[in-house]
Amino acid sequence: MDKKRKLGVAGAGALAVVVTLGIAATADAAAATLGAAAAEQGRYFGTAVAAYKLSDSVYSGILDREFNMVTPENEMKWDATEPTQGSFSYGSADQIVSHAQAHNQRVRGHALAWHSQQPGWAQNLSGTALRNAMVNHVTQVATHYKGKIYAWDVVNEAFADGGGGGRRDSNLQRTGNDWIEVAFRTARAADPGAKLCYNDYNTDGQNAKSNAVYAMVQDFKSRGVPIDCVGFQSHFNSASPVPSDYQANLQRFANLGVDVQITELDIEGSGTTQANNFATVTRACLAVTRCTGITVWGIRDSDSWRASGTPLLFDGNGSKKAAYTATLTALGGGNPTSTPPSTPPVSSSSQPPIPSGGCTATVSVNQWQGGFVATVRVTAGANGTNAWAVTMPLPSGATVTNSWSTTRSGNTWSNVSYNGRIAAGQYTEFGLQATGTAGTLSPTCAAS
Ligand code: G2I
Repeated sequence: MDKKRKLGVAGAGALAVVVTLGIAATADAAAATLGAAAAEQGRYFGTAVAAYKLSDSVYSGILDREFNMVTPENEMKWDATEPTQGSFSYGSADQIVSHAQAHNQRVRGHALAWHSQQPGWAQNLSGTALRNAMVNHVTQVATHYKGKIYAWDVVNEAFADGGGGGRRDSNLQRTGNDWIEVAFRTARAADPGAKLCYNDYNTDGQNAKSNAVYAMVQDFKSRGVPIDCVGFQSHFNSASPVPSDYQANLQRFANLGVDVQITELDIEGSGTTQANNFATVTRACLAVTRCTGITVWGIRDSDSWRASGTPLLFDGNGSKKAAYTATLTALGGGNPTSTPPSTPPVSSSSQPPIPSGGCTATVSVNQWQGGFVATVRVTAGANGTNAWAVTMPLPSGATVTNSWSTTRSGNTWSNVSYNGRIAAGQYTEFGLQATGTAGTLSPTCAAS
Protein backbone atom coordinates (compact mmCIF):
# COMPACT_ATOMS: atom_id res chain seq x y z
CA MET A 1 0.00 0.00 0.00
CA ASP A 2 1.12 3.46 -0.88
CA LYS A 3 2.51 5.23 2.15
CA LYS A 4 1.53 8.72 1.09
CA ARG A 5 -2.00 7.67 0.31
CA LYS A 6 -2.38 5.90 3.63
CA LEU A 7 -1.08 8.83 5.60
CA GLY A 8 -3.38 11.10 3.60
CA VAL A 9 -6.37 9.00 4.58
CA ALA A 10 -5.32 9.05 8.20
CA GLY A 11 -4.82 12.78 8.14
CA ALA A 12 -8.15 13.50 6.51
CA GLY A 13 -10.22 11.13 8.55
CA ALA A 14 -8.82 11.43 11.99
CA LEU A 15 -11.23 11.48 14.87
CA ALA A 16 -9.29 9.48 17.40
CA VAL A 17 -6.44 11.39 15.96
CA VAL A 18 -3.31 10.78 17.91
CA VAL A 19 -3.49 7.08 18.62
CA THR A 20 -4.88 5.98 15.29
CA LEU A 21 -2.61 8.14 13.22
CA GLY A 22 0.38 6.74 15.03
CA ILE A 23 -0.64 3.18 14.36
CA ALA A 24 -1.56 3.79 10.74
CA ALA A 25 1.79 5.40 10.06
CA THR A 26 3.69 2.59 11.73
CA ALA A 27 1.59 -0.09 10.11
CA ASP A 28 2.42 1.19 6.69
CA ALA A 29 6.10 1.87 7.21
CA ALA A 30 7.98 -0.53 4.97
CA ALA A 31 9.78 -3.33 6.79
CA ALA A 32 13.29 -2.29 7.73
CA THR A 33 15.08 -5.65 7.70
CA LEU A 34 15.46 -8.52 5.26
CA GLY A 35 13.63 -10.97 7.52
CA ALA A 36 10.75 -8.63 8.21
CA ALA A 37 10.35 -7.67 4.57
CA ALA A 38 10.45 -11.32 3.48
CA ALA A 39 7.92 -12.23 6.19
CA GLU A 40 5.52 -9.63 4.83
CA GLN A 41 5.78 -11.52 1.53
CA GLY A 42 5.12 -14.86 3.25
CA ARG A 43 8.78 -15.85 2.83
CA TYR A 44 11.84 -16.21 5.01
CA PHE A 45 15.27 -14.64 4.57
CA GLY A 46 18.14 -16.70 5.87
CA THR A 47 21.90 -16.97 6.06
CA ALA A 48 24.55 -19.61 6.53
CA VAL A 49 25.97 -19.42 10.05
CA ALA A 50 29.26 -20.63 11.49
CA ALA A 51 29.03 -21.57 15.17
CA TYR A 52 32.46 -20.20 16.04
CA LYS A 53 31.44 -16.73 14.88
CA LEU A 54 28.39 -16.41 17.16
CA SER A 55 30.56 -14.80 19.84
CA ASP A 56 31.47 -12.00 17.39
CA SER A 57 28.98 -9.30 18.36
CA VAL A 58 29.05 -7.57 14.98
CA TYR A 59 28.26 -10.90 13.32
CA SER A 60 25.52 -11.98 15.70
CA GLY A 61 24.11 -8.45 15.81
CA ILE A 62 23.48 -8.51 12.07
CA LEU A 63 22.31 -12.12 12.20
CA ASP A 64 19.66 -11.47 14.81
CA ARG A 65 18.52 -8.19 13.33
CA GLU A 66 18.19 -9.23 9.70
CA PHE A 67 17.59 -12.97 9.36
CA ASN A 68 14.80 -15.37 10.34
CA MET A 69 16.26 -18.63 8.98
CA VAL A 70 19.71 -20.09 9.51
CA THR A 71 21.67 -22.89 7.84
CA PRO A 72 24.67 -24.28 9.69
CA GLU A 73 27.46 -23.78 7.15
CA ASN A 74 29.46 -26.88 8.09
CA GLU A 75 28.29 -28.05 11.53
CA MET A 76 25.61 -30.55 10.46
CA LYS A 77 27.70 -32.25 7.79
CA TRP A 78 28.66 -35.90 8.16
CA ASP A 79 32.28 -35.23 9.13
CA ALA A 80 31.13 -32.87 11.89
CA THR A 81 28.27 -34.92 13.32
CA GLU A 82 29.73 -38.45 13.14
CA PRO A 83 33.51 -38.11 13.19
CA THR A 84 33.85 -41.69 14.42
CA GLN A 85 31.42 -44.33 13.21
CA GLY A 86 28.50 -44.64 15.60
CA SER A 87 29.73 -41.79 17.81
CA PHE A 88 27.83 -38.58 17.28
CA SER A 89 28.97 -35.08 18.06
CA TYR A 90 26.39 -32.31 17.96
CA GLY A 91 28.02 -29.55 20.01
CA SER A 92 28.55 -26.89 17.34
CA ALA A 93 25.33 -27.64 15.50
CA ASP A 94 23.34 -27.58 18.74
CA GLN A 95 24.86 -24.18 19.49
CA ILE A 96 23.47 -22.80 16.23
CA VAL A 97 20.05 -24.40 16.78
CA SER A 98 19.84 -23.01 20.33
CA HIS A 99 20.84 -19.57 19.12
CA ALA A 100 18.22 -19.75 16.37
CA GLN A 101 15.47 -20.83 18.75
CA ALA A 102 16.33 -18.03 21.16
CA HIS A 103 16.02 -15.50 18.34
CA ASN A 104 12.91 -16.76 16.56
CA GLN A 105 14.87 -18.08 13.63
CA ARG A 106 14.10 -21.36 11.93
CA VAL A 107 16.75 -23.83 10.79
CA ARG A 108 17.51 -25.45 7.44
CA GLY A 109 19.46 -28.61 8.11
CA HIS A 110 22.44 -29.11 5.80
CA ALA A 111 23.19 -31.85 4.77
CA LEU A 112 22.37 -35.48 5.63
CA ALA A 113 23.91 -37.33 2.69
CA TRP A 114 26.63 -35.87 0.48
CA HIS A 115 29.69 -37.23 -1.34
CA SER A 116 31.83 -34.42 0.15
CA GLN A 117 32.87 -33.67 3.73
CA GLN A 118 32.46 -37.30 4.74
CA PRO A 119 34.48 -38.47 7.74
CA GLY A 120 37.49 -40.57 6.82
CA TRP A 121 35.89 -43.80 8.01
CA ALA A 122 32.93 -43.32 5.64
CA GLN A 123 35.22 -42.46 2.73
CA ASN A 124 36.79 -45.86 3.25
CA LEU A 125 33.50 -47.78 3.20
CA SER A 126 31.64 -49.15 0.21
CA GLY A 127 28.72 -51.36 -0.72
CA THR A 128 26.33 -52.56 1.96
CA ALA A 129 28.51 -51.31 4.80
CA LEU A 130 28.38 -47.75 3.41
CA ARG A 131 24.67 -47.95 2.63
CA ASN A 132 23.91 -49.09 6.17
CA ALA A 133 26.18 -46.40 7.60
CA MET A 134 24.37 -43.75 5.56
CA VAL A 135 20.95 -44.96 6.69
CA ASN A 136 22.08 -44.97 10.30
CA HIS A 137 23.57 -41.50 9.93
CA VAL A 138 20.38 -40.06 8.44
CA THR A 139 18.27 -41.71 11.14
CA GLN A 140 20.44 -40.56 14.03
CA VAL A 141 20.92 -36.97 12.93
CA ALA A 142 17.33 -36.39 11.79
CA THR A 143 16.09 -37.94 15.04
CA HIS A 144 18.40 -35.78 17.16
CA TYR A 145 16.96 -32.65 15.53
CA LYS A 146 13.38 -33.91 15.20
CA GLY A 147 10.92 -31.06 15.58
CA LYS A 148 13.61 -28.40 15.24
CA ILE A 149 14.24 -28.33 11.50
CA TYR A 150 12.14 -26.48 8.93
CA ALA A 151 13.72 -28.30 6.01
CA TRP A 152 16.54 -30.78 5.55
CA ASP A 153 18.88 -30.90 2.60
CA VAL A 154 18.55 -34.68 2.63
CA VAL A 155 20.79 -35.21 -0.36
CA ASN A 156 23.26 -32.64 -1.65
CA GLU A 157 24.94 -32.38 -5.06
CA ALA A 158 24.27 -35.88 -6.38
CA PHE A 159 24.21 -35.01 -10.08
CA ALA A 160 27.11 -34.64 -12.48
CA ASP A 161 28.14 -31.37 -14.10
CA GLY A 162 28.37 -31.10 -17.85
CA GLY A 163 26.10 -32.36 -20.56
CA GLY A 164 25.72 -35.96 -19.54
CA GLY A 165 22.67 -35.42 -17.40
CA GLY A 166 23.51 -38.27 -15.09
CA ARG A 167 24.43 -38.93 -11.50
CA ARG A 168 27.77 -37.88 -10.09
CA ASP A 169 30.07 -40.79 -9.44
CA SER A 170 30.72 -41.21 -5.71
CA ASN A 171 31.01 -43.89 -3.09
CA LEU A 172 27.33 -43.33 -2.25
CA GLN A 173 26.27 -43.61 -5.89
CA ARG A 174 28.19 -46.85 -6.19
CA THR A 175 26.00 -48.37 -3.44
CA GLY A 176 23.16 -48.34 -5.96
CA ASN A 177 21.05 -45.79 -7.83
CA ASP A 178 18.33 -45.97 -5.17
CA TRP A 179 20.55 -44.39 -2.50
CA ILE A 180 18.81 -41.04 -2.88
CA GLU A 181 15.29 -42.32 -2.38
CA VAL A 182 16.45 -44.48 0.52
CA ALA A 183 17.89 -41.36 2.17
CA PHE A 184 14.60 -39.49 1.68
CA ARG A 185 12.44 -42.33 3.04
CA THR A 186 14.77 -42.69 6.01
CA ALA A 187 14.64 -38.96 6.78
CA ARG A 188 10.83 -38.93 6.58
CA ALA A 189 10.59 -41.79 9.03
CA ALA A 190 12.93 -40.04 11.47
CA ASP A 191 11.37 -36.53 11.33
CA PRO A 192 8.02 -36.43 9.57
CA GLY A 193 7.60 -32.73 10.36
CA ALA A 194 10.62 -31.53 8.39
CA LYS A 195 10.38 -30.65 4.74
CA LEU A 196 12.74 -32.83 2.75
CA CYS A 197 14.79 -31.17 0.01
CA TYR A 198 17.17 -32.10 -2.76
CA ASN A 199 19.86 -29.39 -3.04
CA ASP A 200 22.35 -28.69 -5.86
CA TYR A 201 24.38 -26.09 -7.79
CA ASN A 202 24.54 -25.35 -11.52
CA THR A 203 20.87 -26.28 -11.61
CA ASP A 204 19.72 -22.65 -11.44
CA GLY A 205 18.77 -22.46 -15.13
CA GLN A 206 17.45 -25.08 -17.51
CA ASN A 207 20.36 -27.31 -18.55
CA ALA A 208 21.26 -30.97 -18.73
CA LYS A 209 21.97 -31.12 -14.99
CA SER A 210 18.76 -29.42 -13.88
CA ASN A 211 16.82 -31.53 -16.41
CA ALA A 212 18.18 -34.64 -14.73
CA VAL A 213 17.17 -33.36 -11.27
CA TYR A 214 13.76 -32.44 -12.69
CA ALA A 215 13.29 -35.99 -14.00
CA MET A 216 14.23 -37.40 -10.59
CA VAL A 217 11.74 -35.17 -8.76
CA GLN A 218 9.03 -36.06 -11.28
CA ASP A 219 9.80 -39.75 -10.77
CA PHE A 220 9.79 -39.39 -6.95
CA LYS A 221 6.43 -37.62 -7.02
CA SER A 222 4.93 -40.27 -9.30
CA ARG A 223 6.13 -43.13 -7.07
CA GLY A 224 5.39 -41.50 -3.73
CA VAL A 225 9.00 -41.09 -2.64
CA PRO A 226 8.80 -38.33 0.00
CA ILE A 227 10.25 -35.10 -1.39
CA ASP A 228 8.92 -31.65 -0.49
CA CYS A 229 11.38 -29.16 -1.89
CA VAL A 230 14.27 -28.47 -4.20
CA GLY A 231 17.09 -26.13 -3.21
CA PHE A 232 18.91 -24.04 -5.80
CA GLN A 233 22.27 -23.03 -4.37
CA SER A 234 22.74 -20.02 -6.67
CA HIS A 235 26.47 -19.39 -6.37
CA PHE A 236 26.98 -16.81 -9.11
CA ASN A 237 29.97 -15.00 -10.64
CA SER A 238 31.03 -13.88 -14.10
CA ALA A 239 31.76 -17.45 -15.14
CA SER A 240 28.40 -18.59 -13.81
CA PRO A 241 26.01 -15.62 -14.04
CA VAL A 242 22.35 -15.48 -12.99
CA PRO A 243 20.67 -17.43 -15.82
CA SER A 244 18.11 -15.57 -17.91
CA ASP A 245 15.62 -18.39 -17.33
CA TYR A 246 16.18 -18.49 -13.56
CA GLN A 247 12.56 -17.72 -12.66
CA ALA A 248 11.20 -20.07 -15.33
CA ASN A 249 13.39 -22.85 -13.97
CA LEU A 250 12.18 -22.29 -10.40
CA GLN A 251 8.62 -22.28 -11.71
CA ARG A 252 8.89 -25.55 -13.64
CA PHE A 253 10.11 -27.32 -10.50
CA ALA A 254 7.34 -25.71 -8.42
CA ASN A 255 4.87 -26.99 -10.99
CA LEU A 256 5.91 -30.54 -10.06
CA GLY A 257 4.35 -29.94 -6.64
CA VAL A 258 7.41 -29.13 -4.55
CA ASP A 259 8.48 -25.96 -2.78
CA VAL A 260 11.58 -24.32 -4.16
CA GLN A 261 14.14 -22.38 -2.17
CA ILE A 262 17.24 -20.36 -2.93
CA THR A 263 19.62 -21.99 -0.51
CA GLU A 264 23.19 -20.64 -0.77
CA LEU A 265 22.96 -17.36 -2.63
CA ASP A 266 26.10 -15.34 -3.27
CA ILE A 267 26.93 -13.20 -6.30
CA GLU A 268 30.48 -12.02 -6.84
CA GLY A 269 30.90 -8.38 -7.83
CA SER A 270 30.29 -4.93 -6.44
CA GLY A 271 28.23 -1.78 -6.76
CA THR A 272 25.21 -1.43 -9.01
CA THR A 273 25.83 -4.52 -11.09
CA GLN A 274 25.92 -6.74 -8.06
CA ALA A 275 22.93 -4.94 -6.54
CA ASN A 276 20.89 -5.46 -9.70
CA ASN A 277 21.74 -9.16 -9.73
CA PHE A 278 20.59 -9.60 -6.13
CA ALA A 279 17.36 -7.76 -6.96
CA THR A 280 16.79 -9.99 -9.99
CA VAL A 281 17.20 -13.14 -7.92
CA THR A 282 14.94 -11.80 -5.16
CA ARG A 283 12.20 -10.82 -7.60
CA ALA A 284 12.39 -14.23 -9.26
CA CYS A 285 11.66 -15.92 -5.95
CA LEU A 286 8.79 -13.56 -5.16
CA ALA A 287 7.29 -14.22 -8.58
CA VAL A 288 7.08 -17.96 -7.88
CA THR A 289 4.37 -18.70 -5.34
CA ARG A 290 6.09 -21.85 -4.10
CA CYS A 291 9.48 -20.15 -3.67
CA THR A 292 9.31 -20.06 0.12
CA GLY A 293 12.56 -18.28 0.95
CA ILE A 294 16.05 -17.12 0.19
CA THR A 295 19.24 -17.93 2.11
CA VAL A 296 22.52 -16.13 1.48
CA TRP A 297 25.72 -18.11 2.07
CA GLY A 298 27.16 -15.94 4.81
CA ILE A 299 26.71 -12.51 6.34
CA ARG A 300 29.75 -10.31 5.60
CA ASP A 301 31.96 -10.59 2.52
CA SER A 302 34.72 -11.71 4.85
CA ASP A 303 32.55 -14.63 6.02
CA SER A 304 32.21 -16.02 2.50
CA TRP A 305 33.85 -19.16 1.11
CA ARG A 306 34.56 -16.83 -1.83
CA ALA A 307 35.62 -13.82 0.25
CA SER A 308 37.82 -12.31 -2.46
CA GLY A 309 34.77 -12.04 -4.72
CA THR A 310 32.89 -9.90 -2.14
CA PRO A 311 29.68 -11.80 -2.94
CA LEU A 312 27.45 -10.97 0.04
CA LEU A 313 25.17 -8.20 1.36
CA PHE A 314 27.40 -6.73 4.10
CA ASP A 315 31.02 -5.62 3.74
CA GLY A 316 33.81 -6.81 6.00
CA ASN A 317 32.92 -4.16 8.59
CA GLY A 318 29.31 -5.28 8.69
CA SER A 319 28.04 -2.24 6.78
CA LYS A 320 25.15 -2.63 4.37
CA LYS A 321 26.18 -2.71 0.71
CA ALA A 322 24.23 -1.52 -2.32
CA ALA A 323 23.33 -5.18 -2.79
CA TYR A 324 21.65 -5.14 0.62
CA THR A 325 19.52 -2.11 -0.21
CA ALA A 326 18.54 -3.56 -3.59
CA THR A 327 17.53 -6.84 -1.98
CA LEU A 328 15.51 -5.14 0.74
CA THR A 329 13.80 -2.92 -1.81
CA ALA A 330 13.00 -5.91 -4.03
CA LEU A 331 11.39 -7.53 -0.98
CA GLY A 332 9.15 -4.47 -0.62
CA GLY A 333 11.03 -3.18 2.41
CA GLY A 334 13.20 -0.18 3.04
CA ASN A 335 13.28 2.79 5.28
CA PRO A 336 10.40 5.14 4.60
CA THR A 337 11.56 8.23 2.73
CA SER A 338 8.72 10.34 4.08
CA THR A 339 8.24 10.54 7.83
CA PRO A 340 4.84 11.03 9.44
CA PRO A 341 4.01 14.59 10.51
CA SER A 342 5.28 15.31 14.01
CA THR A 343 2.10 17.13 14.97
CA PRO A 344 -1.20 15.53 14.07
CA PRO A 345 -3.44 17.42 11.67
CA VAL A 346 -6.35 19.30 13.21
CA SER A 347 -9.22 16.93 13.73
CA SER A 348 -12.83 17.52 12.91
CA SER A 349 -15.40 15.69 14.97
CA SER A 350 -17.76 15.75 12.01
CA GLN A 351 -15.57 13.30 10.14
CA PRO A 352 -16.03 9.56 10.62
CA PRO A 353 -13.55 7.56 12.69
CA ILE A 354 -11.01 5.42 10.94
CA PRO A 355 -12.21 1.81 10.98
CA SER A 356 -10.25 -0.31 13.38
CA GLY A 357 -9.29 -2.68 10.60
CA GLY A 358 -8.51 -5.67 12.75
CA CYS A 359 -7.11 -8.89 11.38
CA THR A 360 -8.19 -12.39 10.46
CA ALA A 361 -6.40 -15.70 10.98
CA THR A 362 -6.65 -18.94 9.05
CA VAL A 363 -4.80 -22.17 9.68
CA SER A 364 -3.59 -25.08 7.57
CA VAL A 365 -2.52 -28.32 9.20
CA ASN A 366 -0.13 -31.03 8.08
CA GLN A 367 -1.02 -34.01 10.29
CA TRP A 368 0.87 -37.26 10.47
CA GLN A 369 0.75 -40.24 12.81
CA GLY A 370 1.55 -38.72 16.19
CA GLY A 371 2.18 -35.09 15.29
CA PHE A 372 1.37 -32.08 13.17
CA VAL A 373 2.58 -28.74 11.88
CA ALA A 374 0.07 -25.88 11.91
CA THR A 375 0.75 -22.86 9.72
CA VAL A 376 -1.30 -19.81 10.68
CA ARG A 377 -1.80 -16.94 8.26
CA VAL A 378 -2.54 -13.53 9.80
CA THR A 379 -4.12 -11.10 7.33
CA ALA A 380 -4.40 -7.43 8.21
CA GLY A 381 -7.68 -5.56 7.86
CA ALA A 382 -8.28 -2.09 6.48
CA ASN A 383 -5.74 -0.25 8.63
CA GLY A 384 -2.89 -2.71 8.71
CA THR A 385 -1.51 -3.87 12.04
CA ASN A 386 1.16 -2.70 14.38
CA ALA A 387 0.91 -5.81 16.52
CA TRP A 388 -1.34 -8.87 16.55
CA ALA A 389 -2.32 -11.77 18.77
CA VAL A 390 -3.98 -14.98 17.65
CA THR A 391 -5.97 -17.04 20.13
CA MET A 392 -5.93 -20.70 19.16
CA PRO A 393 -6.54 -23.37 21.78
CA LEU A 394 -4.99 -26.75 20.99
CA PRO A 395 -6.77 -29.97 21.89
CA SER A 396 -5.74 -31.72 25.07
CA GLY A 397 -2.98 -34.18 24.33
CA ALA A 398 -1.29 -31.85 21.84
CA THR A 399 2.11 -30.69 23.08
CA VAL A 400 3.99 -27.96 21.26
CA THR A 401 7.60 -28.90 20.52
CA ASN A 402 8.61 -25.93 18.39
CA SER A 403 7.22 -22.71 16.95
CA TRP A 404 8.51 -19.98 14.68
CA SER A 405 7.81 -16.33 13.90
CA THR A 406 5.67 -16.00 17.02
CA THR A 407 5.82 -15.89 20.81
CA ARG A 408 3.41 -17.99 22.80
CA SER A 409 1.61 -17.42 26.04
CA GLY A 410 -0.82 -20.25 26.70
CA ASN A 411 -3.34 -20.25 23.89
CA THR A 412 -2.22 -16.86 22.61
CA TRP A 413 0.29 -16.54 19.80
CA SER A 414 1.67 -13.03 19.29
CA ASN A 415 3.86 -11.35 16.73
CA VAL A 416 7.62 -11.09 17.17
CA SER A 417 9.65 -7.95 16.46
CA TYR A 418 9.81 -8.38 12.72
CA ASN A 419 6.27 -9.38 11.78
CA GLY A 420 3.93 -7.24 13.88
CA ARG A 421 3.53 -4.67 11.17
CA ILE A 422 1.35 -5.85 8.32
CA ALA A 423 0.11 -3.48 5.65
CA ALA A 424 -3.63 -3.43 4.92
CA GLY A 425 -4.73 -6.59 3.13
CA GLN A 426 -1.28 -8.19 3.42
CA TYR A 427 -0.43 -11.22 5.52
CA THR A 428 2.32 -12.91 7.47
CA GLU A 429 2.56 -16.50 8.63
CA PHE A 430 3.74 -18.22 11.79
CA GLY A 431 3.85 -21.86 12.64
CA LEU A 432 4.11 -24.46 15.31
CA GLN A 433 4.93 -28.12 15.53
CA ALA A 434 3.28 -30.36 18.09
CA THR A 435 2.85 -33.96 19.05
CA GLY A 436 -0.69 -35.32 19.15
CA THR A 437 -3.67 -34.60 16.95
CA ALA A 438 -4.64 -31.14 15.74
CA GLY A 439 -8.34 -31.81 15.16
CA THR A 440 -10.18 -28.67 14.07
CA LEU A 441 -8.30 -25.53 15.03
CA SER A 442 -10.20 -22.23 15.20
CA PRO A 443 -7.87 -19.24 15.38
CA THR A 444 -9.20 -15.75 16.13
CA CYS A 445 -7.14 -12.62 15.60
CA ALA A 446 -6.89 -9.30 17.41
CA ALA A 447 -4.84 -6.38 16.10
CA SER A 448 -3.59 -3.10 17.41
O1 G2I B 1 31.37 -24.68 -1.37
C1 G2I B 1 30.30 -23.84 -1.13
C2 G2I B 1 29.09 -24.62 -0.73
C3 G2I B 1 28.59 -25.46 -1.90
N1 G2I B 1 27.37 -26.17 -1.55
C4 G2I B 1 27.42 -26.98 -0.34
C5 G2I B 1 27.96 -26.17 0.84
O2 G2I B 1 28.08 -26.99 1.97
C6 G2I B 1 29.27 -25.52 0.49
O3 G2I B 1 29.72 -24.81 1.64
C7 G2I B 1 31.09 -24.80 1.87
C8 G2I B 1 31.39 -23.98 3.12
O4 G2I B 1 30.97 -22.66 2.90
C9 G2I B 1 32.89 -23.99 3.40
O5 G2I B 1 33.14 -23.39 4.67
O6 G2I B 1 31.56 -26.09 2.02
C10 G2I B 1 32.97 -26.13 2.13
C11 G2I B 1 33.44 -27.57 2.13
O7 G2I B 1 32.96 -28.27 1.06
C12 G2I B 1 33.42 -25.42 3.40
O8 G2I B 1 34.80 -25.36 3.46
C13 G2I B 1 35.38 -26.06 4.52
C14 G2I B 1 36.85 -26.20 4.24
O9 G2I B 1 37.01 -26.93 3.04
C15 G2I B 1 37.48 -26.92 5.34
O10 G2I B 1 38.88 -26.98 5.13
C16 G2I B 1 37.18 -26.27 6.68
O11 G2I B 1 37.68 -27.05 7.74
O12 G2I B 1 35.18 -25.37 5.74
C17 G2I B 1 35.67 -26.11 6.83
C18 G2I B 1 35.27 -25.42 8.12
O13 G2I B 1 35.74 -24.10 8.14
